[in-house]
Amino acid sequence: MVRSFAFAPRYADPRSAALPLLLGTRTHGPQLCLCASRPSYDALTTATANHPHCHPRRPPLLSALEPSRVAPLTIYAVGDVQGCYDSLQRLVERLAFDPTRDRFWFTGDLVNRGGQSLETLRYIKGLGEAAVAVLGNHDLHLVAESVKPLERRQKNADLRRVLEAPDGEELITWLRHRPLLHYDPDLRFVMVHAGLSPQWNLERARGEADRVERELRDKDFKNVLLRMYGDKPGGWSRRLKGLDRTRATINVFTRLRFCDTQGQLNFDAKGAPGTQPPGYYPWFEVPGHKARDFRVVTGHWSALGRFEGMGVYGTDTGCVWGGSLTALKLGAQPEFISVPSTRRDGEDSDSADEMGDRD
Ligand SMILES: [Mn+2]
Repeated sequence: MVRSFAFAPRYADPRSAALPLLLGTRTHGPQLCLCASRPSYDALTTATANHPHCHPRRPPLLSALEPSRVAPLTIYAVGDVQGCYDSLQRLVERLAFDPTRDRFWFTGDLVNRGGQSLETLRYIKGLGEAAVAVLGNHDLHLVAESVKPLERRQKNADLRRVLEAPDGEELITWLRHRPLLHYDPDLRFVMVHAGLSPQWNLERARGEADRVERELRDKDFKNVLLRMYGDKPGGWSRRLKGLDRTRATINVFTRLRFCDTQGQLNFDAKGAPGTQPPGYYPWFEVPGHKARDFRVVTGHWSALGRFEGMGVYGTDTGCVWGGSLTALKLGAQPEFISVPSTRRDGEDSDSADEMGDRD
């Protein structure tokens, strides 16, 4: 198999002094895979692995040089923004984030309660391929609000600004098409909003995410959105079918903190590890969980805060509650970078909603 682009880790510094030299030796441009829908960097990196038929082996010297030319880029995974646009801009400045050179991953919950959900969505959508965002429970809540009849919508000022904006429908459609799970095979990093079921290996997690993402993009998506709420079934099981399985999968990806050894969620415990009732564990520490030979970056759990352990990195540092906004610089040795929130705790407290306190 031809893996010419997998030569160097993706976190290699593209701004190396050797770059001009390498560019000087290049004889032709990158061969974009005809199978790929978008000629993006991601298409390039996966194309040679997935489509050897349209990527004939090239001379060894040239193949060896190419990774340095296309290697990105610094990737920062950013915790729950929740409509804190000013804090996000503070982080952008602190990182000197440059969308031509860097990439943002967002762990979900882009919106709700921060007061600037509209600006946040416009900015992140506008980043195009420089940003990847997975769906959080608040994002799904906004999408679900958009399909309800007007009289049944909540009086949440922050979300209402999005729903009533001239580009609101476009932003919400974009949000609905975000994935539940993002996986980078070179970094071996998975990003999800909340967590993974202890019964899932990587293949299963990706399969379950894929199935629900397709349902959310299907013509019947409104039915899924209107029926996705609920704490039953309490956990994922391979025996579940239809909407029960969809609901359980969404709950794992977007609401999980603690569960038992059977993968049954505790929806009430929202504190730090150690505060949960007997028989429950932080999802990543459940005894007997499926082996994980990859790392995971998550948000959702502000009481966990900046966390590193068991190959899991927590990045929700409660920006919307007046804490901080945190980025994790991905690489062999990930590094946390935080900026203080521009908000004071308790601001916009009228925007509490059915997602529950600090959910
Ligand atoms: Mn959340």
